[in-house]
This record gives sequence, structure tokens and C-alpha cells, in this order.
Amino acid sequence: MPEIQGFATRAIHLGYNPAEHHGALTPPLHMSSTFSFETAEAGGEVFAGDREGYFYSRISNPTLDLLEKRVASLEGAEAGLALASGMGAITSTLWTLLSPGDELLVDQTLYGCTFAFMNHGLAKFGVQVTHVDMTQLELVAAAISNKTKVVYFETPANPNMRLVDIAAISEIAHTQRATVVVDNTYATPYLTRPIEFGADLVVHSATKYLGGHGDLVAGLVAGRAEAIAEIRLKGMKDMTGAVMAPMNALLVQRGLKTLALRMERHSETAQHVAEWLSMQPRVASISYPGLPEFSQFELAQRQMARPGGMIAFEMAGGISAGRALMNRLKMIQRAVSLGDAETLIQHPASMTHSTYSPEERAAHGISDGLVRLSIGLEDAEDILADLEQAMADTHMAVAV
Ligand code: 4LM
Repeated sequence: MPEIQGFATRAIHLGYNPAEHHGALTPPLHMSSTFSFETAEAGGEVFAGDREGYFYSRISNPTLDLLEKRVASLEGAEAGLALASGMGAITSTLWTLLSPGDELLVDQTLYGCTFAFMNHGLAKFGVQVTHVDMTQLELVAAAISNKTKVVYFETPANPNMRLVDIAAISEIAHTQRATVVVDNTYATPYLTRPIEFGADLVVHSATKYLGGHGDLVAGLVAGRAEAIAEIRLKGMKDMTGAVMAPMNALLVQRGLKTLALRMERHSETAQHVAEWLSMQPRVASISYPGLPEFSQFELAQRQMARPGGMIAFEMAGGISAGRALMNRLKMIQRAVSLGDAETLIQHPASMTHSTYSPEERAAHGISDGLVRLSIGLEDAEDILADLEQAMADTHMAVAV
């Protein structure tokens, strides 16, 4: 096979030759918890790391291996690690990197369970968790110290779409040798590759765009081989045990084959929907990186190949108007999660971000009226028609 260069081609072919597997087009599914050794000595050598081989699927498995190689390549990383969920990826990574007394410097806004793990979990074990507005570089420069071991952020952030300048923050973090971890779930490597901008590790909820079909829960980490080996052997093997099931690895491999196509379509439709929402008198505010009025439009152009499929907006009339709109939708599904073929809508304050207290949400920029849309792969006209009828109906309901 010629040298494989393109993103979509690597997502489909990398690391697999059907001729070595009876011509099977789809890579085999290795549903085996354990692996037998030819001799006792050989087993000992595999355990000691002196001989290549598999020994137990909580450490590695050939089906997970292929997925890890593909995701690493798509992220521009040396190595990857497949885990049971996005939270499994995040917790295995941070348990490996942090010790009591260390500081974890994080952005203001994070996915609800990531926030809970840090503020209500890690903090109990003597890790200093400091939030700083990472859109303000001077605040990050002032906050960082030699106690800062990890700098962590999402871009775009869940749920309010704030962007963080990966190159600028990585430069500041590296003055103190801190490890930069970026949650790339919203953007995916098709839109943004944080490692190319200077980040050290990328984490994913593969439940979302990488899987892409709403039929699994999975996570991934990518970065330098040495760091990934440490997360595999400490955070995952001994601390969380959050290993991905082989069947899910096969399904994520399938999802990756259409990632480029899907992200193009998610972005194109989301752009239409965002433009339409921005013209509605009953929409008080909207955050979408593809709109010129987006406060970080210039950064979005620099850091994202396309603006992506996620939109945050607020109705005039706050959450009661938002709920009225959600309840009148007929095709769009009221559900958490994102990145699926189906368009999903949810209310972060009472759902994904209810792990924050009301005071914490106020301090972290998550307003009670915010509604989050994950634009799916349906025809744009049908998504718009559903929103249009719900908006018109909401308008009448309020006017009556
Ligand atoms: C949601 N999100 O927002 P697992 N990182 C980000 C996420 O959005 C999520 C995770 C990690 C949602 C789930 C209900 C940016 C999850 C955690 O759910 O553990 O695969 O990923 O709707």
C-alpha cells in the first residue's frame, strides 16, 4: 500500500492489512480477556516487558491497539490509549499525573462531571484545584507557579462554547514544565489537533463524535509514548481499571471511518441553524464559533478547521422560554450527550451541569437560561423546520 497521508484515509486503513487476516475487510474483534503463553518463561518475559505480546485485556488487547494507533495518528500523537468512557480517560490521566500538594490549573468552564471529579473528588485528596479564566492570558501567567503540574481545559468548552488559545496557554504552561491536557471532545481531531498547537495530552469522550452513533460509551487519550505508557500502567491498570470493551473499540473504529464526512456535515448544518437562530427576535444570545459576532471569532478561524456541530443559545425569557421551546420540538430529541446522527437538545443547568451548585454555575459562566443544541446529520431543512414550528408556537404561547 502507498504511504498513507490523508486524514480520512488514515482513519480507514491505518495499521491493518486484510491479507494478514484471511482477507477480512473489517479487522477482527478479539473478545478475549486473557492470552495464553507458549511457555512459563515466555509469560514471565511478557509481564516483565522484555518480550512483545498481550497478556490481559485490562492492559492491552489487539482490537483496542488498532483503535489506539488510529486515534494517535489522527491527533498527531505518538501513542493512544482506549478507555471505558470519557470520564475513565480523564480520571486515569489525572490520577497518574497528580500527587497531593500539586496544583491543577483549570479553565472556568468544564463538562459537569469533569468539574465534579476535580472540585469534589481530587480536591479531597490534597490536590489544589485552581480555576482561572483561560481566555485571559495574563491571568494564566499570573496564576501559574512551580506547584502547577497540570494545566487543563476544553475548547470549545461544554456547554458555553468558550474557546481557549491552545498555543498561547501551552507556551505559558511550559515555562513551569506543567503538562497541558486538552479535552478535544467537541472539536475532534478533524477540526483541531491540540498537540500540533503545543499541548501534551488530548483526552476524549469517544461516546460523542468519534463513536458518532449514540450506541456506546468510550474514552481515549493521546500523547507522547512514554506518558501514555504511564497512564496505561498506573492510572488505567491499577487506579481506575477503566478499560474499553473490545466490541466498543470495533464500533469506534467504524465511527472513525466516517468522522471527516460527518464533521463536515455537522458543521455545515450547524452554521445554517446558528445563522437562523441569530436572526430570531426571541433568541436573546447565541454562541457559535462560525458567526462573525462570536466574541472569539478570530481565534476560531485560527484554531478550528470548521466551527463544529455544537450551538449554545439563550431565549429571551430565560429558562422558562427555553423549556417551552424544548417541549414543542417534534423531531429534535430532548437528550444529553452530543455528536450523534440525531439532533439533541438539553438544558445544562438542570442536566449535564447540575453537578455544579447554583453559585458555582454563576461563578463559572453557565447561565440558567442556556440551552445546548448538538446538530445531527438530518437534512438541514428538517432541523430548521422543527425549530421554526417550536419557536412560532412558543411565541404564540407567550403572546396569549
Ligand atoms: C454531555 N458529556 O455533555 P463520558 N468531556 C466532555 C464531555 O462533554 C463529556 C465527557 C468528557 C456529556 C455526557 C452526558 C467535554 C460528556 C465525559 O460520558 O464519560 O464518555 O464523557 O452531554
